[in-house]
Amino acid sequence: MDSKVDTLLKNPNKKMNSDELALLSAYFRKNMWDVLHQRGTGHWGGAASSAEIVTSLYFNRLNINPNTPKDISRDRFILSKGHASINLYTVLANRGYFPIEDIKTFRMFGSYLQGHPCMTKIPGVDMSTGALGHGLSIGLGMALGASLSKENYCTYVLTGEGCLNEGQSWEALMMAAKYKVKNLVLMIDYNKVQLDGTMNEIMPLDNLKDKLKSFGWNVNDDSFDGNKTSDILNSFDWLDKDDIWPKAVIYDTVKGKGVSFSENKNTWHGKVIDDESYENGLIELEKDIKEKGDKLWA
Ligand SMILES: Cc1ncc(C[n+]2csc(CCOP(=O)(O)OP(=O)(O)O)c2C)c(N)n1
Repeated sequence: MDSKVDTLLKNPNKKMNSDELALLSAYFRKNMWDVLHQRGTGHWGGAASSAEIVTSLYFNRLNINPNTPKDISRDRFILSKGHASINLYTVLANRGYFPIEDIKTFRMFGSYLQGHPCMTKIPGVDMSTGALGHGLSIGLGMALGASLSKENYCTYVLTGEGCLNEGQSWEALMMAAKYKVKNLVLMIDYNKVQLDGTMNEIMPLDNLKDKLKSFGWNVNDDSFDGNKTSDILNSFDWLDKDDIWPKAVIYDTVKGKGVSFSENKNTWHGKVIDDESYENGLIELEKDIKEKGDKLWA
């Protein structure tokens, strides 16, 4: 392991700053690339686009303790775009929920780390996902449960555009607004590329911010780059600014971020990483880790 990353991960409970989160995200992204190549399966594009968001949640924001993953008062996180499981597994393992070596078994027959996250088998996974569009409804239920049981935990739901193509998401959006549900945050990994084509080819979500606002949600007016940890921390400050609920954050991201030839390409949504692509991508990912490390320890 890179010694700088090693130093950071010796104290995973520390609330990491922007440069530390940037280095960790770069390191995790490279680990995802390694595993998906070794296993010859998995979803690179959407995992790479959300690397900074998930890392920043687990290493800066969520009120969680990997030693007590079922604690009733913990914050909840739902990866509604469950196909990006390798991102969640990499972050959870490095946060201390389960052994890092287990990630090598990703999608092997019998492994608990299957292609889509399973809440009954994986410590730290709050909800099983994979069928697009369920996450927000479930998060809404969790958030309502918090107020009924007088708990203060916050529920975060991460979707892509695919989840928002499902009618169920819009039912949950209506209901959450109707009851002004507190402590419910919808985070949108808005990379505008899907599986078979671009978002505009599959199902345009034009004026997404206005759509969400018209449904009664408190939505960020400033734009946030979801691949920039300083912007993600700014978005967390925005979440803390007022008490108007429910809240949605739209993050502009790049599908396949970090490997230039995979960026913004739907063909890299779930493509097997061949050996030549792997070697070429590795050069870029390792360069990024070095640059982020140098910046942190400059
Ligand atoms: C209900 C349902 N329909 C179809 C799929 C197959 N599927 C998996 S990912 C995906 C595209 C998702 O696009 P997006 O949300 O933009 O993914 P991201 O770029 O964030 O990874 C599709 C159609 C599914 N998992 N669930």
